[in-house]
Amino acid sequence: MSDQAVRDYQRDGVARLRGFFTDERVAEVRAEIDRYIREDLASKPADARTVEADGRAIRNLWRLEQHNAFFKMLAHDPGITALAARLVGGEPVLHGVETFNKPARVGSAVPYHQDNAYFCVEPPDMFTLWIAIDAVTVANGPIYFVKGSHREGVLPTRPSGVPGNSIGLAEPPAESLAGQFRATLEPGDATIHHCNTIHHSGPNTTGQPRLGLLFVFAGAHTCTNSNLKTAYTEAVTATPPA
Ligand SMILES: O=C(O)CCC(=O)C(=O)O
Repeated sequence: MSDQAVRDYQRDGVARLRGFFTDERVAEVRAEIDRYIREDLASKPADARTVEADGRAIRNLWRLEQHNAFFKMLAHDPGITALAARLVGGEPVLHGVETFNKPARVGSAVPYHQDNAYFCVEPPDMFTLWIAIDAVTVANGPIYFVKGSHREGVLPTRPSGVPGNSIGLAEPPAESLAGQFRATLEPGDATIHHCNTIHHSGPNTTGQPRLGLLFVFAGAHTCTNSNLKTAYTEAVTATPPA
């Protein structure tokens, strides 16, 4: 990762990394996700996935580091751990490997939120590496990030009622969509975002799926904030992921 990307991340709470995965790696990841869904997912606990409103299409795969040896290994790829070590201000610890599939036509929106309302850590030394497996276009539900919002702390939340994204911001941010960082990406490109950076994405009404693979890391020195955890537990109990 370039020093410029680290500076962008520190200033904006988000940065884009072009060509993070090779075409070969993208193809390998896609094949393994397809195989896992087809052959393994039915035998995993219900909270290993969230489905879309049609009851069939996969919205998210969760805890792949627990359920899948390929993704557990991939999280320890030196290119990924070296990046994590630069961003968490200490020893990086893997928190999770997951997907946001945003399938064609039925892919649902992700409400405005800060990841730390889910992760509940202090200090907020935690981030997500989001790798595009499909192209992310203006039309198929790109993520929009509010630049600089990672410096605002965790803002008031409310339960969202959205399976897979149970807690959102109490109020949408003042920043217009046009002023936000729109993460359009080619397959293999990635973004990194801080756990306090406000972001959201719209539905996918196109015929092109928008699959992203996510790795989440925290600094080993982070602790749980019990107030945040209480709010999150209430929200996820009201709207479980599955
Ligand atoms: O992929 C998306 O649309 C949203 C992802 C997200 O909320 C996250 O990475 O924290």
